[in-house]
Amino acid sequence: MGNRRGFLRTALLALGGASLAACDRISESETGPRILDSAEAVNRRVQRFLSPSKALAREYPESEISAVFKPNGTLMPDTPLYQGLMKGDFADYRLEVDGMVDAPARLSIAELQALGTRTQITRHDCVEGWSAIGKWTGTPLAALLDHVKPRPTARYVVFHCFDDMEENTPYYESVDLEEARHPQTLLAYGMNGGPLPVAHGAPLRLRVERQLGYKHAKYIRRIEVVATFAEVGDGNGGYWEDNGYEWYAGI
Ligand SMILES: Nc1nc2c(c(=O)[nH]1)N[C@H]1C(S)=C(S)[C@@H](COP(=O)(O)O)O[C@H]1N2
Ligand SMILES: [Mo]
Repeated sequence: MGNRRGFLRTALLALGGASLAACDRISESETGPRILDSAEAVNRRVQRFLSPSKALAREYPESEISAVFKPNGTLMPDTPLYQGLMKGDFADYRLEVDGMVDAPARLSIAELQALGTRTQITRHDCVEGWSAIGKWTGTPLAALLDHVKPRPTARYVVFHCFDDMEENTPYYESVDLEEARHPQTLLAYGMNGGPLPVAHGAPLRLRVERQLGYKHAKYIRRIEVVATFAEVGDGNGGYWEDNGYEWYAGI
């Protein structure tokens, strides 16, 4: 099983070829490589077969934390809303949680922390080809879901972010409820023992450890529970997915 990551990456790269362009803001590709749709379906089946839903991503000792963890994509949202919250050190930040839930919520970071916390040291893999090991502290998304009570027909959790990638096109991402309830899926507010830096997604970012970097939404403004993401963004489940990346980005 040790070569699973390597095998899947090789398979994915072979199937997706050069279309797996960098996910850095400055190197956005104009073409939407729809070819990935078929690759994704195969990858997802292979992944779920090799890695059952409860499998944990590898965790590392403190000694392996990277001295430098490259921040990527947006490094500081420039919208007035975010800038205002940042100037107040995020004291006025409230996470909005709504959609197909019985108990919608607006939570401060302290209220989120009261639902539970977990710390884990994991490796982040960006589709651009770099990796870094970091320590993340956050509230398990499962604890938040227990708090807001998704309805039986709910299937996905969508993360709406503060940063605009293009005019009026905020970054967003989504995972299914199974991935959302995985024990290592965190809403992280801490990194490497300190508060989460702005460049890494302050005040709140997702850690979804069995998937590639672009799934890890930073600058989370709102969480929406849905049955389908057909009506969110362009309907593919995420900003990069709307630009051709696969929705299931298993490592
Ligand atoms: N809101 C938002 N989330 C984002 C991005 C972004 O541009 N905006 N970039 C993604 C990509 S491609 C990666 S690799 C990681 C980078 O996380 P880091 O800045 O902590 O390294 O964030 C992901 N989440
Ligand atoms: Mo990335």
